[in-house]
Amino acid sequence: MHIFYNHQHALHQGKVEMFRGELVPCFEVPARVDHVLAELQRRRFGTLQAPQTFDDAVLARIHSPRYLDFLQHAWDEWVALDAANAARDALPSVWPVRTLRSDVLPSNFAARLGLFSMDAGSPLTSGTWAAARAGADCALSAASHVAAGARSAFVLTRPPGHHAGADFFGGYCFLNNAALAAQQLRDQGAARVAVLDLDYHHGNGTQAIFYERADVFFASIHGDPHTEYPFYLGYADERGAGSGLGFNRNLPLPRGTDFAVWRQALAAALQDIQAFGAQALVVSLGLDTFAGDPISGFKLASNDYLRVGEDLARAGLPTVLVFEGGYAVAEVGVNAVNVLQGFMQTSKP
Ligand code: SP5
Ligand code: ZN
Repeated sequence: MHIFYNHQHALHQGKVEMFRGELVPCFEVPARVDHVLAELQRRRFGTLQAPQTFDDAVLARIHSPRYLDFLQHAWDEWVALDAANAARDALPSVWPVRTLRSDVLPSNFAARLGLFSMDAGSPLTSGTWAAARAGADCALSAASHVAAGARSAFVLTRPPGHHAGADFFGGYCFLNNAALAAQQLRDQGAARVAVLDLDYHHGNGTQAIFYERADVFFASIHGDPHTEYPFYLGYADERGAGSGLGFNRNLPLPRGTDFAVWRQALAAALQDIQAFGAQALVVSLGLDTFAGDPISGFKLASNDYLRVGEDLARAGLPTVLVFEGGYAVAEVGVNAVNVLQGFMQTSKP
């Protein structure tokens, strides 16, 4: 399996996120990807592949031009406010909720930071754009590789992507790598593409991006948003809208769900993807379903991830796996590579 590794991931290194009125150390840290890379090397699994570089116009297939422009220049604007800002992350503190306007683009930086975000848990840092941009190249490269006939590819990158919408960041995500991969598969000839989101948190960004489209099916298994982030999307009654009606499937599960129950939801999601007639699959591979995850509530064990990989491979589709969440740092490498190993062992003849 080709591994599209983002060599620049550590340029994004947030210091703190807002939690219960305090700034606490970030959960989404560079060591997460370092552990996956180390485990790949330890097992001699896969082949590291340098990404191609894609034009910004390819990003604009998913993200709005004004959001891309904002993200690209945000750090310089933050430091221009106050030279001392160079030593701190930018976190939003005001948002255009209901009754406030989001059509006007304020010149005030804090106002634009809020306009283009959904939470105060996703610090924007000096290297955020460079890291996210390089990650998008990895996702697009992996999709091109699979579109050209490869059975599978893995995108090893951070920051993650699935909470990022067409024009906002949040949930530690800035550019939606899975959505970019799905669109690239479409643009390179797959008529119907499915995105299967296995992260503990609902992939609100990916869902929203494809919600009114019939050519990209979105399915997600995640913690019930009544109690779990991102709270405001991911309910079972969200089935798509307009021509996308019927092409969205949410499978929320309660905190404490174990692998047996989770695996039944995986079977249901894969059945929908088969019925849809997907020609390619993008998996948002979050490993925060692990029992030891510090911010999540499912009960998967490390060995269960081998079974996850096997189940994914049995769908028989050209597959791009994209690294998303997973915050049990010491175990995330074993868990991620277990999925890949299960996938490879089952997809071989
Ligand atoms: C990609 C991804 O997995 N994003 C998750 C974003 C979750 N953000 C909210 C985190 C809330 C942290 N709660 C801390 C609990 C400490 N006991
Ligand atoms: Zn997550």
